[in-house]
Amino acid sequence: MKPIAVVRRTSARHLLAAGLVTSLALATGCTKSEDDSDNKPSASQQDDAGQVVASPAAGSGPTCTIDAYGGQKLDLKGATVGFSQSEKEANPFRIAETASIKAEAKKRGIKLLTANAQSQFSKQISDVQDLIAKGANLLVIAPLNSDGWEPVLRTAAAKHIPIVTIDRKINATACKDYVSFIGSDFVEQGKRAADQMIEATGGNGEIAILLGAAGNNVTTERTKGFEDRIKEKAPGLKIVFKQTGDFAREKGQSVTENLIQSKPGITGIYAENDEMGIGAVNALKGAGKKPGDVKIVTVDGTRNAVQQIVDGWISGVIESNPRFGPLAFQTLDTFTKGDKVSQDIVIKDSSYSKSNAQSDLNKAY
Ligand code: GZL
Repeated sequence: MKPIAVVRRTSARHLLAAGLVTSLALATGCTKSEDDSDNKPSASQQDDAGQVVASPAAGSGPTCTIDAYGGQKLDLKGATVGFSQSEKEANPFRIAETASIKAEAKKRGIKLLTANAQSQFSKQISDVQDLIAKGANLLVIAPLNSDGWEPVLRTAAAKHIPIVTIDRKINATACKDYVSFIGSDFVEQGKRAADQMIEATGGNGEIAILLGAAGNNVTTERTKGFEDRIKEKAPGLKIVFKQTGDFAREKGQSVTENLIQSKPGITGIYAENDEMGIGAVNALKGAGKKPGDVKIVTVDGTRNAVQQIVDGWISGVIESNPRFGPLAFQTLDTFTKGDKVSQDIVIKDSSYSKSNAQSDLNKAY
């Protein structure tokens, strides 16, 4: 089997911060070799380097080495890395994620090929096959879905191409089908969102969930974390509505328009990403509601959403840190040198509420 590196945290408590990252607001959507010489972070984003990431070697739990996995050592410096992005870069999460990968490739002087699947899974599979055909020696993939990767895994294995997946988990076996997995702790995000919802509502009332897109672990885990926490800590809060907004602003708005028609007295809305949360705010504005009439909690940490905390429309935002560049390349570097990496390391997430939204706005992406 060939090295496929995917890294996921088992617990924030065991992670050591390593390095600082910056993100760059860029858009790309084609397969090409990147020359990032013109991609200089703006001054404010350089100042935003307060985010810290875990180090692959510092994670807890089971580890993996190239010997155990059965790949070949290679010099990352002289390699070509292919990056496959899943969703179109209208969502700031995706823009910041791609920017972080590009910035780290540039910093390490590594040639980068990129592709964007425009939120179509079949295109992502062909994108990755295309990156391999264009000569990528290693792949970084932000998977749209958790299942359906077998064709890519087979092609990469046949050519001994290590894969790192970032932000969503693929259903495969650590240190067999892949080496390590990188992502946030999405169950933890759901729990933290529930805590903010309980605080905002006083733990009583009827709440709705705008679910993320189906078919990936992010939606299932953010929902599980939230529902379990509400059940544990606030029996007075009843979840009376759940519907997917597909992680999209427009759908988040249309679903919320229907919600407030059917449940005009809704107390709070948990949106599983900022884009849907902003759509919900737009729906409430359209219905003549005032800031704070409905308590909204979202996940991602985009600048637009954190600004809505300042403006009073959103009560809290849990960050889902997209700045995977340093951790993805460090994982590949450590692994391809023959050193061990943890099978599970997760990127550190911060959060925003009324108390820090204004002061930390520049840390949002
Ligand atoms: C989380 C990522 C999610 C973001 C959404 O790691 O997969 O997908 O939270 C995005 O904004 O659509």
